[in-house]
Amino acid sequence: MRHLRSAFVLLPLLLAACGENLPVKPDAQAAPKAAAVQNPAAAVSKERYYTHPGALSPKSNPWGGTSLRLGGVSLIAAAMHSDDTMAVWRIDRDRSVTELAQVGVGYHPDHVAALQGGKVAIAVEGTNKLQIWQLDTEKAPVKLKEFNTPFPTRTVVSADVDGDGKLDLLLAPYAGERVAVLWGKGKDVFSEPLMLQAAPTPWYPTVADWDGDGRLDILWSDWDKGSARVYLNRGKRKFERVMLQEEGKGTPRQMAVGDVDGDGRPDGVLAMSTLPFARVLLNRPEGVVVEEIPAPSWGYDAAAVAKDGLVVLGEELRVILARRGANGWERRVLSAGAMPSPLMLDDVDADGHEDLIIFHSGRGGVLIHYGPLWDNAQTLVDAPAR
Ligand SMILES: [Ca+2]
Ligand SMILES: [Ca+2]
Ligand SMILES: [Ca+2]
Repeated sequence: MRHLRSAFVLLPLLLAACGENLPVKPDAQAAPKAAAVQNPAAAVSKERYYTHPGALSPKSNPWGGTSLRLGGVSLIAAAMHSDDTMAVWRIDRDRSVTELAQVGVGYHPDHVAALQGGKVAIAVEGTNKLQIWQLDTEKAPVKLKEFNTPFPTRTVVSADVDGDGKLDLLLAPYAGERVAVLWGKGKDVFSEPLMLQAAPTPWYPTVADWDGDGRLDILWSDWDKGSARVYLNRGKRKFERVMLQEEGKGTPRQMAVGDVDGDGRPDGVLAMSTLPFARVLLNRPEGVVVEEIPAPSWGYDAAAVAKDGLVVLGEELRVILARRGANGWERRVLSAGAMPSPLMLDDVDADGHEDLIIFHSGRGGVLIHYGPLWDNAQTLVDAPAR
């Protein structure tokens, strides 16, 4: 419901800025789906339902965040959507956690991306701003600057897309059908946006070298239209669009990219919210080959792919791990609490195993599952989570 309220507050701004109609969005980012109705016997208190042991700031609803290394430790910065803050924690190599700060950033921050030198960019959707902050391993972060974004921004991603050594930013709108690329000029200065055409609602752009030519390509799924696309990087900041999935193919809330079949080419994994599977787009020389990873109950709201090809999928109250083997997709489960979306993989404790950072947009805080994830997961029984 908070999500809807946010949309109404932003409506005049959106219409003025984008000339676009707000999409009707599944109620996935707001409170988790009605659990007690599905299984009254398993009804739990609201607080317990939302939280998970070990979660950081378990009553908050981080819509996104990032991790980064600074001074030999890891920092996690999260956009605490309804609190209007950015929270920062230090994770030491012994996995001890220190909350460094929760600083005010303005109305409805949505996402954070890591920049060089311990800096981060946080997208504050409700004020139409992008803010640059300098993080510190011992004390609260310091705000360096802010500037307007071309639309109220849901997601910010950092990557050196044009390969000039300077980080660029991808911005996805809260509502709309364009993705913006801001070219980095150095010193946290960015160009006017290059707009790439999308369909509603391209919430999670990502980068990978899809065609193997050495240049980073830009990919995303259009949640409300069912399509998935790649903008192939042709150099000199020119792109060629290729549809990986046409419109009308369900509700791909997020596309994660990684090499799930071990052939050296990145593949796509679509978290299909409201459909009982994730769709895998195997990137083969002859074209895309489609497979499905079944969802035990509701459908998946978030996806990530580990460096070793392990697929990580967020479902309400838990995370499903899927590994592609000779006999198809084997799955295991990790507990999560609340709504595990979005997801991030990073080796937070620097032990050589990727860890899973869960941002619980349904008021469950930030949760870390330490790797090795597959070894630590449980056997999956196909049944509703409750
Ligand atoms: Ca660049
Ligand atoms: Ca490429
Ligand atoms: Ca592959």
